[in-house]
Amino acid sequence: MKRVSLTQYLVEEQRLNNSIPAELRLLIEVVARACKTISHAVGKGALGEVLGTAGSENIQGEVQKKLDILSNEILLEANEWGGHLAAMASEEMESIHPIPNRYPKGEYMLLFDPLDGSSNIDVNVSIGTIFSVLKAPEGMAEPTEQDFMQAGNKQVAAGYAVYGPQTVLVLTTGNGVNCFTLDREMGSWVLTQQNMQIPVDTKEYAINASNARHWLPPVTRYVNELQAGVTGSRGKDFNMRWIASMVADVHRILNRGGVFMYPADAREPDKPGKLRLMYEANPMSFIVEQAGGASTDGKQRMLDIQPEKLHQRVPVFLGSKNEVELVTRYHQE
Ligand code: AHM
Ligand code: MG
Repeated sequence: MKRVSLTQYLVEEQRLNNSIPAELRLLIEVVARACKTISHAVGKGALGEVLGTAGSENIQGEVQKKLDILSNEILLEANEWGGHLAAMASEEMESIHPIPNRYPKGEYMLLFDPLDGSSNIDVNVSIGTIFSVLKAPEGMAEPTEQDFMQAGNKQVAAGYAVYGPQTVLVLTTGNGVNCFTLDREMGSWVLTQQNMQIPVDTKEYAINASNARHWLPPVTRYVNELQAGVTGSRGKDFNMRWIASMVADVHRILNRGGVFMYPADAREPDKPGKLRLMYEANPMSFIVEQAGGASTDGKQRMLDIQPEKLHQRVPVFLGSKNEVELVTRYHQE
């Protein structure tokens, strides 16, 4: 088998479609290299003394794990000096991180969830890194949070890494979705899946059913119909999978279809769901759409939402197109 490296893919993609200028290529390669470092730390587990909590909380009041903080630092350090970025933002940092003055600045802005699926870190279940790339607004002087307030349809690239039985990197630059597998011996990313496509129909769904009593009527209706199986209105049996790592759930859906839901519920009307728009929902929605799937907040296309806050939360319905359209229709009725 002829092996295509991430670098070769990026260079050829630029030649063919003019979609990956040198600075963006550098950005993607630096993020990929950081993910390699994170993968290495994750893989060490207890032997690397990286498990457990760090004794701090992030801006959303969530307990930070040692690996959350370590992964955040790895991504910051890797991306500061290359000259490709103007600023970064992360789930683990309250405000944005402008590139320090000692380094040249570039035209891109990077957002990330350094280690998604924190509840799975200490129990050896797949976790991952999610990232989103925006362009700095024309004429931007000192970056502010406001400069990041761009709808998801403005993303120029998005991707995620899964640290599982294999470490994989899934990437889109707006021209389909490709998957690279980390060759651990060689330390290189090798193209292993091209133009990934999510089947439009599915028999699998993912939702944290322990929250069922708090769901709003459209979600209850939809899930009840799935659970009614072959004798119900849908006329077929559905299977349920919930990993509690969005990266791993989305990766399954990208490979064999499915619908992933993290709805808002009746508990805290001011808190629309759990997942964050800018560095979880938007990059995943870009990838899912590029693979022929759909993604909404129950009411509208995720990528068209105008963000108001860096750490804004949003309900998420994504995956196989026909299912996402159905559950979205139930919200509109
Ligand atoms: P995190 O970024 O703090 O890890 O939280 C996000 C994760 C998602 O990966 C996952 O879909 C969800 O939280 C799981 O939440 P729950 O605790 O309801 O299972
Ligand atoms: Mg997360």
